[in-house]
Amino acid sequence: MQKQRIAVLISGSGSNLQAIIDACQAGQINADVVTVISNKADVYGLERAANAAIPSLVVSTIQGESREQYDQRLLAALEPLHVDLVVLAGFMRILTAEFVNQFSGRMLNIHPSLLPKYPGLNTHQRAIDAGDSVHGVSVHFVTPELDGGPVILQAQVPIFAEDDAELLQQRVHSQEHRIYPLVVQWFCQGRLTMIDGKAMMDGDILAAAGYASDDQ
Ligand code: NHR
Ligand code: GAR
Repeated sequence: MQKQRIAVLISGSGSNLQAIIDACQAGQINADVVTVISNKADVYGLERAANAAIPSLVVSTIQGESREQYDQRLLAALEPLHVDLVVLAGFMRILTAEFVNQFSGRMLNIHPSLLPKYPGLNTHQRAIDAGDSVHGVSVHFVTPELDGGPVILQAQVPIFAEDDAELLQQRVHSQEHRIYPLVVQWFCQGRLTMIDGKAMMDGDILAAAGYASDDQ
């Protein structure tokens, strides 16, 4: 398959962006990150893009504009780049259905919980507060429903009695950096598709907890 063109959307430190850039450079992902877009100026992820000589853009919010207007500007920035895949990597803005539908089956997100548990924000503290002994991370296709698209792959981590949200987040982060490049490579190899709202791998529908889960 032809080398794929990836856009990565960030809002922060970009450690998942870095993992994907590294995997592209190492030939583990058959793609180039052709643009990095941040909705926040001055975040470290933009420096990572610059260090890798990847063009980046900041699409800041304008006071008073609607979500539709923001997303139209984001779309206008992306359209001329003809990307095959949009990767949300710590992108902290909810996207409109209009935007998401432009990239249906071509947009991935990494969410720090074992979905369908804990969609939304503050997931590590919520897992601790619930007394869970297991937590983790999910990569899923993005659909209009927030954190509700079909799961592709999850990784689990233990929660220990002495954990706080920061410690737990670090444990989850190391798993994120392992599973996100893997899923991006599956997509870039043409193995991964979304059909009728379901994630498919090598032509088979994935189980609710994704690839290699014990419920399939
Ligand atoms: N958009 C759609 N339509 N569907 C999804 O599944 C999306 C999405 C946009 C972002 C990432 C998501 C996550 O992994 C994501 C998935 C932001 C918020 C949020 O509440 C929630 C979930 C996610 C990203 N954002 C606030 C907002 O009003 C702002 C919060 C802030 O700036 O700190 O946009 O968890
Ligand atoms: C990651 O832990 C990701 O799972 C989370 O933000 C972090 C970004 O880290 N995403 C969300 O919480 C989305 N709401 P990074 O910028 O170092 O990749």
